[in-house]
Amino acid sequence: MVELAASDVLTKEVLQWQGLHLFHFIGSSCSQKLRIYAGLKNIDLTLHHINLVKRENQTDWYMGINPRGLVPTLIDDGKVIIESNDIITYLEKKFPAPELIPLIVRMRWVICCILKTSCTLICALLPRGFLYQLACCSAVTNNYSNMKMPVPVK
Ligand SMILES: N[C@@H](CCC(=O)N[C@@H](CS)C(=O)NCC(=O)O)C(=O)O
Repeated sequence: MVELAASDVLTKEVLQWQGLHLFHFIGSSCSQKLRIYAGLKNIDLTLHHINLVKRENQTDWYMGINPRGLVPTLIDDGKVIIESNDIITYLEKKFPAPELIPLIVRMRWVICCILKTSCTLICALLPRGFLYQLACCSAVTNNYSNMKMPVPVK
């Protein structure tokens, strides 16, 4: 869940906002997904249009809310949540009925996030030579005698 720490929100006024606010762009598919979801759930959102064509997402004011400069962004009583799937997961927890995202799917998203993070970490931390050795070792221990060794990437 990408929820910004209050100290990372540089546009401080939004920390005082009450209720649910959605920054969106009319032609953005991630925003459309959220507007459809909120409509189906009957969730009352105050919409704030950020015109991507006019680069309103690149202003200091908006970057102070979403440092990635992307829409959508949700504000819930001063909490800032970015990433459309995280916003949906957050809203599904807050408004469980009618259930639109079954628990099993939400769990799958969480697992995907963990895997994505750990994969990025593994790629960043392990030198490629080590990965090559790992591949060789597993070939030996598994006795894949005719397995072709991968060529190490320099
Ligand atoms: N992973 C993000 C993607 C958000 C995203 O890429 N939003 C696009 C609109 S669909 C955007 O804000 N683009 C502005 C830009 O790239 O300058 C999410 O799901 O919220």
